[in-house]
Amino acid sequence: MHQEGTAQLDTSQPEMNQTFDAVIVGAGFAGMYMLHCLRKLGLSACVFEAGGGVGGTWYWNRYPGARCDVESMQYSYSFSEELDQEWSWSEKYSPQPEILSYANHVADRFDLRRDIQFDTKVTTTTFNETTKKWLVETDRGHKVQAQFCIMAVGCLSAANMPSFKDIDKFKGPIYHTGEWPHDGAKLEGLRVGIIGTGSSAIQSIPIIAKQAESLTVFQRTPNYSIPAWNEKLDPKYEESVKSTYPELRAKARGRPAGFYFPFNTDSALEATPEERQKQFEDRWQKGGLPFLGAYGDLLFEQQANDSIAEFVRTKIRDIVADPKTADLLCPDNVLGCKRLCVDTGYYEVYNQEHVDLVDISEAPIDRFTPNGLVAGDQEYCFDAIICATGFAAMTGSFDKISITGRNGLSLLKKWEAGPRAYLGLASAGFPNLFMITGPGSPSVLASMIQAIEQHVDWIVDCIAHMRDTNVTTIEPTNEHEDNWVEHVTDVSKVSLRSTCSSWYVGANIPGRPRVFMPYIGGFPIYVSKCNEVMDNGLEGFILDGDPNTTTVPEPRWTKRWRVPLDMDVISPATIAARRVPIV
Ligand code: N01
Repeated sequence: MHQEGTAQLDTSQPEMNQTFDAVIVGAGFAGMYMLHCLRKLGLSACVFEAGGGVGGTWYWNRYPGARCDVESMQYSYSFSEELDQEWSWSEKYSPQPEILSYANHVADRFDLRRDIQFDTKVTTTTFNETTKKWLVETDRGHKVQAQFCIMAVGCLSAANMPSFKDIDKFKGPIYHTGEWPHDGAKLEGLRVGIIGTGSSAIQSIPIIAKQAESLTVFQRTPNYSIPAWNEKLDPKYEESVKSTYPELRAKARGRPAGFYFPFNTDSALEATPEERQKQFEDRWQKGGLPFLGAYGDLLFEQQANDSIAEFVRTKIRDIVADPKTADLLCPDNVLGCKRLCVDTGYYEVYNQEHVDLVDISEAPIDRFTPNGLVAGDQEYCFDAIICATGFAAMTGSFDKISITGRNGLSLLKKWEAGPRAYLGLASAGFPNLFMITGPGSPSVLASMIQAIEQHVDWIVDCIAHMRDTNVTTIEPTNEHEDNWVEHVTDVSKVSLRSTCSSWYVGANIPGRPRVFMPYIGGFPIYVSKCNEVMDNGLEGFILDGDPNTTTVPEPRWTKRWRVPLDMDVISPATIAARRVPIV
């Protein structure tokens, strides 16, 4: 292992067989922080990034209206108190350009760019059993070797472009929200069609409606959306948060979703209809994801969920003037089953004359034509079409890379029936391949940046520990991996979240296995499990390929996450009573 810090990639000879301690795939928030931490540990690392800049999801998702749905003051790294203090957000929910500026600021402030190869896609990564190193190859001819291969590829990064028949016949431009052109899309005065009504569509539709001459929305399944009530960030609020930032971060870590907001652990079913109405109305007026924290049992008890779902349907009917359109917009599935959307003026947009909603639940899009598309035997004519059709979530970015572990085992093949990873951190048969926010970890059910930081810190401690104890390789046992995968599935069944066709279960893409991919048991419980595994000498991992090496000396914790459970929210009593509000 290199001890002398960074060794930069020699870009003048891209095919040179250089060796690093670690290769990191992706320079989003995960890859950037990983690089920073590995450098501090004295390891050499090289990052490959497909995009032309840092930021990952926030580099690609430049569609109009893109912004975070976790409050800005919490949607940021927490590892540097100086960074926390020096950065200022301008709005309650940051818009994409500002989050991207933040990512760029971090890259500059911590001097990260010199170890990142932009515009470079990793194509294959293969474990060599003799050298115990990964050979990582890119579409630009790099062939580098590394002891560790760290996948920081993002959970929602592989855009899902459905294979619509004759899509290439359409004469106008076709955009995907997740791969929006960097110089923007000119939609002013055009007839625009948009396919999909998930978060990306719901954020962009009100803005595109302002630009387009006409906007037609093709909806397969309606979604619940809660108003953001976004606003300029009050400097006094910012100051008060900054004066106690570490306390806020600590409180956030103790919460099920890794971010802090007021929860009510009472049961919706035990409240009177009047109390429920008041609670829901108060939450609606505050807006955003905390709406789901109105009661503790909303995602466990169908009747409790019915009450909040009906509240939102009533809101939709109040907002949307045309009853037929309002009816189409009213979902009838579990609220929060699919990721709850957060909007600014979404339902209101359907009161505008030039905005139409087309229900394609019964008659799907049949084909594209030179002038538009056909659905339900009707041709709709457009100048531009937008696919807001989401992502091959959680595993899509892994699938794009040919990853081969021990004995020629392909990750794609291994995950054919659904992803298998121990703690969402590593997969049996793939030594020293770590995944940041991989399937089986809280990832998308937690505030992403906190989930990323916790994973990176755990991996860094693990690597430091391996170095201290002269361990060369680490990989999970099949047994522990199987148990964890089973546990992830079992826990998901406790929640109503497992009941609908969402991207959490891969149901948005035909042919994908239906497996609940993220860990739903809550962020602090998951963190405690990761700590326990480390404390027990990396329990469940095989070290140096020897299954009998089950214990290692006392780990040297440098980055251990302390997650005092917020006992008002997650306690044995609230868990037993199924009253843990999850967002
Ligand atoms: O994608 P989605 P998204 N024909 O999968 C429809 C995060 N995010 O990009 O529901 C017709 O949610 C599909 O229909 P259905 C957030 O976690 C966060 O909007 O499968 N329609 C659905 O309506 C979010 O959940 C923010 O029946 C087709 C839509 O396309 C996740 O990213 C903002 C179709 C896809 O919705 C994904 O959101 C944006 C087809 N063949 C995204 N295929 C924040 O606010 C798909 N659809 C932080």
